[in-house]
Amino acid sequence: MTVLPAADAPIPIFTTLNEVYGSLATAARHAERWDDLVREFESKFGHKPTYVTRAPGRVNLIGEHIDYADFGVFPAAIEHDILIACAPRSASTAAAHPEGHAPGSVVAENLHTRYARQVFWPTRSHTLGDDVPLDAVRVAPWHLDIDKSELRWESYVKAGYYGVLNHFFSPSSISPVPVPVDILVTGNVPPGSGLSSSAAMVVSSTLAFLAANDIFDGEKAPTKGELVNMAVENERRVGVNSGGMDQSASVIALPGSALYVSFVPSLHAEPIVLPRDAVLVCANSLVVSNKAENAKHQYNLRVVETLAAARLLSHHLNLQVDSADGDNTKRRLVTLREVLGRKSGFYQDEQDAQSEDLVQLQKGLVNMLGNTMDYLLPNFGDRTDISLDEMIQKSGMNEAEFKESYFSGVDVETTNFELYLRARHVFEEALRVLQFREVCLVEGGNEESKLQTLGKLMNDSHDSCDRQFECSHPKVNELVCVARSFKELETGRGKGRIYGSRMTGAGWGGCTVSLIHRDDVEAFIMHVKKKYAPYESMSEEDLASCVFATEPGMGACVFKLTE
Ligand code: NG1
Repeated sequence: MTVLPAADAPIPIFTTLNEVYGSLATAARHAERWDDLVREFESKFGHKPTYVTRAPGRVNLIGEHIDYADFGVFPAAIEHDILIACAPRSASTAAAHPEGHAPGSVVAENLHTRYARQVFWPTRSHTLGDDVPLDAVRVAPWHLDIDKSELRWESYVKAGYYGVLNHFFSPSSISPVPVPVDILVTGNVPPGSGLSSSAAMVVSSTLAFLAANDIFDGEKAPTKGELVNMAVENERRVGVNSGGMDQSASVIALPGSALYVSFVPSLHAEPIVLPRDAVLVCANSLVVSNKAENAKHQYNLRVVETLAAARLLSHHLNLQVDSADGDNTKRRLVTLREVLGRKSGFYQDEQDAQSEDLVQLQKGLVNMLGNTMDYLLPNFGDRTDISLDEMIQKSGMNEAEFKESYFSGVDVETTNFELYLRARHVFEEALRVLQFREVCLVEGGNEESKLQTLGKLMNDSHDSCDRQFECSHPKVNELVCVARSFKELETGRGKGRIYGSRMTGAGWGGCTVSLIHRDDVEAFIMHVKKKYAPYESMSEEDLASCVFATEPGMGACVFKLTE
């Protein structure tokens, strides 16, 4: 039997919940939600769904804000997920809908009453050129209106749909058009909590439109890796220039393993089992981080800062990262990973890049953290931040070129840039990820000392996110302190065994993840519930969804409903 690399495997199509969740016990916890979803679909649309698509959220163990610099990360899928029931709308049921039967029209409902019903359809403009015969009408790519100025639930559904339209329904007037689809969405990944509800929405939506249009029947069906790439591209349509970590975890994860996900030379995911006694506990700070709305001075600004840092370093090191375009120079958005590879001599060019050699990479990172990086500091004074003018001057590009390359596709709001601190975080964090992976892969050995090393790496990661990448939040730091104080608590088996605690995901609010000894999980959860002040007046039921243990779970799938 050939074992496919995880990213090359097909997207699974299941017919039992046991397969969907990877275990009977987990499936049993979710059966009622699935029943509700299918029943409600029928009552809202008057016909049964043909498929339910599922995409889980993820927790990132380590490797924060380095995926978009092309360094490897270490996430795991969680049990919480987004489910979408869907079915093509037949002409007879369409007649009952005032929305009609436009090609590819969508009636989208959400089980959560907060989110109102939405109806939309893709359009494409036809243009008749003078030079084309009438039967070769030119057709523009499909278009869906996505409002980036405010957070709207259906934007994520549209983002998923966009990719399906533009990859599978070519803009030609004679090719097939998408079918009208009814969908019903439900989910339990808390939004804005760093557990990737947005990626889960986009992945699940992409799958729903693929399934409703029968794209899984036949050779066109994308592999897991292709679905990840589509979902990353799709999510950018909502206005966030994300890396590929969340989508990889949501799509490729396998039960019982975290994933080491790397992006160079191409997407690769290595399932890695954590030490036997390791349990991850997520806790929600209750500070909602709205990534899309705050992207200008948070997420997207960090993407620009890390890319600009890479540009300045490549200029300083005299690396040939651009290509000639006639008499002009074609500028590229070089990443910190590429700068490192070129500096260390193991990066030739994009096509020719060898598979990742982790030993070389590790050496390169250590080397990079020397004084080369001082170039990112301003020339005078004690500050670490640099002005726009000085940044441009140190980039080797002229102002127009720099602004065109680094600011035209993305909206950011600041006058000064922390290139030095951001790049330091990226290189140090990339090194911690490699060390984390190595410890997990050691066979045998002392379990306790492995857990301690992993926990320390997680603690260091949090501190760097807070101080150098400035993406934590005072309440998240408070929650991390509460978690870490468990080690002072007498549990009856000795002091509480917490090995590490850190923010997870983009930050600026959201969840923490803590590494706890399996036998101490219950005591730890009680401790956090009691000590984190914002939990004070919450009901047990609400608390249970704020602090929970999670085992690495199964990735996305399509569930085929049979009569
Ligand atoms: P979340 O936590 O889902 O907002 C975001 C990015 C990731 C990664 C992390 C930070 C998206 C969809 N995800 O995650 O790619 O960059 O921040 O490590 O934008």
